[in-house]
Amino acid sequence: MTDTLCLHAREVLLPDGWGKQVRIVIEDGSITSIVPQSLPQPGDERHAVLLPGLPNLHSHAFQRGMAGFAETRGPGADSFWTWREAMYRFVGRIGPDDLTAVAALAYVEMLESGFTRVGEFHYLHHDRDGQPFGDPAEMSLAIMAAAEASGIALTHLPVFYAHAGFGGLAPHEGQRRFIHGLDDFARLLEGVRAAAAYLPDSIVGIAPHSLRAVTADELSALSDLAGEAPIHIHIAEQVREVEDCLQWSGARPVEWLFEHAAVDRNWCLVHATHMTEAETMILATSGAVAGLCPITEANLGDGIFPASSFLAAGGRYGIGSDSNVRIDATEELRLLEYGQRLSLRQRNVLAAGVGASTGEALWRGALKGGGQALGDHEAGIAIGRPADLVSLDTEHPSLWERRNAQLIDGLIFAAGQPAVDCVWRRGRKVVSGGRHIARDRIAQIYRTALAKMLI
Ligand code: NGQ
Ligand code: ZN
Repeated sequence: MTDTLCLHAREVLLPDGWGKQVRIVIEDGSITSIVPQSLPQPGDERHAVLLPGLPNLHSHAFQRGMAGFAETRGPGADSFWTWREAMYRFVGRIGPDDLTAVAALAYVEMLESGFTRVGEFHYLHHDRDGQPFGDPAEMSLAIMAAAEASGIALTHLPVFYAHAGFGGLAPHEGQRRFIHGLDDFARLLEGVRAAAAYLPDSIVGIAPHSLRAVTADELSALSDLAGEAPIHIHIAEQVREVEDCLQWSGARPVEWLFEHAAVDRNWCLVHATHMTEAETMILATSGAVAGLCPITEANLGDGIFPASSFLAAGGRYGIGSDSNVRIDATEELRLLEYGQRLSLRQRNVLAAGVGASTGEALWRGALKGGGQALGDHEAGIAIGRPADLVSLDTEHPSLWERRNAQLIDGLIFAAGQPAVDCVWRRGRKVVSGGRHIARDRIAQIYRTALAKMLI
């Protein structure tokens, strides 16, 4: 028997514009009909505004468990690198069930903020002592269990990590849970691909961790393994990383990558913060996506992405919650724009042109680029697509008297997450009145796991 749901909304953000008085039919989780200018029919569930759910293209879910624990000043100048030491200490505490507990809460919060798919850049593979689990995919299965419990769509990105620095340096102790050779990585990937077949709408990609963690030969073997699947890499996030790369190779990270890999639309370059004008142009014209994580980049003191020239050259971007120190889609988008405003001393930098709304450009940009990066190329409200939807609470004062794009501007720049009302994933309403339906249970499990991990 077909499971049918009919929604009716006053305004809907469709791929080619704003639909008015739209009736959407959803059968077994997929959209089968979209008819604008329709009257609601008896039994339709009525909403004021519907937006497509956003992709969150970069997450390390486990880091949600240490949110706020690395904000105390240390003896020297604190930096990305001192934060990383704190993060490595936390890594030592996490077992498979803990990972499911932490990731499930993170995914619940993502859904509550309007993210309906997550790209999990997953490198916590082995047991605490660095030995592989009996099933090498154990920790990936823990992530899949969290995706299933929350309902979020998963693009799983198993990470290849082999070295501690440029030039194939041996990994250090703190990295022992991450490490693979190419053969055991291929086995992991096989296990992950087999398991993902049982998780609806899941996609499996590959992630060479960074140019610090892979050699040129490994990188080319990994591109072969990826085939047409998404391939993600951290790059040029910190100035020191750029300096080390220059010293090692004579080239900057993005420059080096383009010389050594066929970077195309299957690629996502995460951060890409520190680029010259020439690197910005080559990335923008490659068709690859820049994976921007504004909250984490601010938290870690990374720098500001050159968005203005990147967009002018036709570059594609998406957003990611990365360290999950805060999980809030509207805040990521707001901070993306505000970083540009602060550095350029201008306004409406990311808007698509004269008379165009910044908020709508941000939502559409993150939808298109994030979908592409996560291997979900047609993300949006369209026939044949899973019904991954967000409704807004137009009773929120920041949305009163707003129409069309003004609603998204009101959401991103004024109301923020409190104006997110319901979220559907594959036609199932997983968030209602701003709360995930399993929040209490998942939060309780998280609380117990966290207390145990911190002992
Ligand atoms: C990560 N996070 O893999 O979690 C990294 C830190 C590294 C960010 N880059 C570790 N934000 O890059 O070595
Ligand atoms: Zn990352």
